[in-house]
Amino acid sequence: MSVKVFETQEVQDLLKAATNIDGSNGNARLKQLVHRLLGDLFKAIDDLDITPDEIWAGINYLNKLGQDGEAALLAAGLGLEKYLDIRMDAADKAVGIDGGTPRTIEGPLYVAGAPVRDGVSRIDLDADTDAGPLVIRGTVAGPDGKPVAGAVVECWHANSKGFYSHFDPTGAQSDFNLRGAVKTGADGKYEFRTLMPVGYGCPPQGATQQLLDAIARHGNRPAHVHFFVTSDGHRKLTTQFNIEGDPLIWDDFAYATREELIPPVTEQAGGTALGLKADAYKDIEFNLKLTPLVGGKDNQLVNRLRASATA
Ligand code: MBD
Ligand code: FE
Repeated sequence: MSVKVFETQEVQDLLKAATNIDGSNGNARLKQLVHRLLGDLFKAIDDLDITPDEIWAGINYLNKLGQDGEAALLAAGLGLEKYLDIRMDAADKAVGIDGGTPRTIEGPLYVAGAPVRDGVSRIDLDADTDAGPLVIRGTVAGPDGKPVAGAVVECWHANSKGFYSHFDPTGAQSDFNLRGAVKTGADGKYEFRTLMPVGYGCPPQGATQQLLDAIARHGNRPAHVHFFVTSDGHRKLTTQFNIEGDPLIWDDFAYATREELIPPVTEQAGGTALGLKADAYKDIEFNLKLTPLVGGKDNQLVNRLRASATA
């Protein structure tokens, strides 16, 4: 059966009625978006001869996705979040902004509200016998390369099981374990004393993994650390680095890896004096360069629903 009904008056009228596109009330932008996206879906049903069974499987999938709370996880896994980065990179290029630390996706696991410390923060609140000590440090610089004082560097990462506090299915971690915020002084420096993370894997029974299984993709990320950097007079930076040597570095299910975001990991001694759990520790220098405001404002600030807690 390959009927074509999309272009008929009946269907075009249905689309208009269903979205109230010609009505004078309601959110005009939302009407525009729903009309376009619903129309694209209708057209795809025609073009690909999508069956009722397939449509209902898709509807049921969306219900499971919502029940699992995984819509933002699926957005990362399907490259939608990466696509938004590609567009923001292109928009920056168009207005001549370059030279800052490259952005990469935020992901769905940030929690607002970590205590802000001056210069350095110890963020491994819970013991983790399988993780060795790690120091992450660097300098926040402005577009001119000079250190930025008063910037807030936030970081968050997984434990040795690949789980993030607040979202840990085992319930093992306390609030804000492996999450921190540091305010820079005049030297622009920040430092986190923490533990080495391991890569994340999607919940095996969740809707995201279910779809990935069906299209023969994995749902894993290489070990990584997320950052937000905020500073008056600069645009907010959302980025991550990957842990060098992770076998999945170029096979990230969320497509966040970038050449410039794989800093070297060095072996250091002297951890005991820093209060680390062992004298031998790993050290990663990750310098952060901010970009200027555009027309006096942050033109790429992203609003999205984020978890928050009080420390
Ligand atoms: C993560 O830790 C992550 O960073 C992303 C993008 C998706 C799922 C888990
Ligand atoms: Fe992550």
